[in-house]
Amino acid sequence: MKHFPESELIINQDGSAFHLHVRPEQLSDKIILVGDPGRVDLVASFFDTKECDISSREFHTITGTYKGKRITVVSHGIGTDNIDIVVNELDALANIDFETRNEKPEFRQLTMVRIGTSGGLQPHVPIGTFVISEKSIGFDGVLNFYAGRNEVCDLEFEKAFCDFVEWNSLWAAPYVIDADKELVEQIGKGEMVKGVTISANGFYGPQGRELRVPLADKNLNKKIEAFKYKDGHVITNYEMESSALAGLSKLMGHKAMTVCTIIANRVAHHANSNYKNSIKDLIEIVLDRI
Ligand code: R1P
Repeated sequence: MKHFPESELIINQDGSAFHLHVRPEQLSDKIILVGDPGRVDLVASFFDTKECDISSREFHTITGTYKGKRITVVSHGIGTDNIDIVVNELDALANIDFETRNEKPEFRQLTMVRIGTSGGLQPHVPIGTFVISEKSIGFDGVLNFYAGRNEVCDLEFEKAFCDFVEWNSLWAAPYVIDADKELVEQIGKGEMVKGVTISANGFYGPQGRELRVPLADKNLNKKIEAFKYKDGHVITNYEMESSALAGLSKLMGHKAMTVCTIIANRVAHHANSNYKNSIKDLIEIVLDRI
């Protein structure tokens, strides 16, 4: 049985996980993840009941019920470095006994759906489209630090992508990972597009936005938009978290996926900063289907 010393799993004095400040009994098996701590209140505004409301740094957590289903909503902030913290602490809350610091004998599976915002890269995903990240390409490198990365990633896709876009060897090796297929079927009906999402490790340069500092490769986005994998997959959108969420969840045995509303079209150079209604609609759809 695996045992975790204090330095590896830091537990606060009140028995909660180090960053999230959530205690094991406060976590539901069904989890909604959002980037913005303020969006947690928006999700919880649909709840019938609330049992806890905890804020710590960018991590805001509310557990409650929606139409009788117990759901936890957590904000993760921006970036896959935060996803590493959130997914590891959620998994620890579910699968490590915080009294004995031992792995629990019975595995408890979590279902996690990230609801986010994203920039579209193809004409068939205009502003307002809901895009599920059926596959994610991680520019962030987080998964490369975990054993088993090669067993869960699509190595052939990675090679085809790197060759096509002339990947710079100074950048972290990209990893290609699928969302949980069953969960994608459960959530992704009708109005949603299934796509390939790049999780970038930055908002500006790593997504090809050039402000005052020139980019290492000005043509990268053009190559990304033109890339077509052998089975017809094209890259649909940019965001910053889906890769590590899908990858870590797969390595741990949890079910996870990301769905985003498109708020900018990078090809047409349009953006819509007034996306509140579209994210609200998406939240209600996911709450009904999770
Ligand atoms: C960048 O502005 C942030 O917005 C997107 C990106 O993934 C990144 O987190 O998602 P969220 O709206 O969910 O935060």
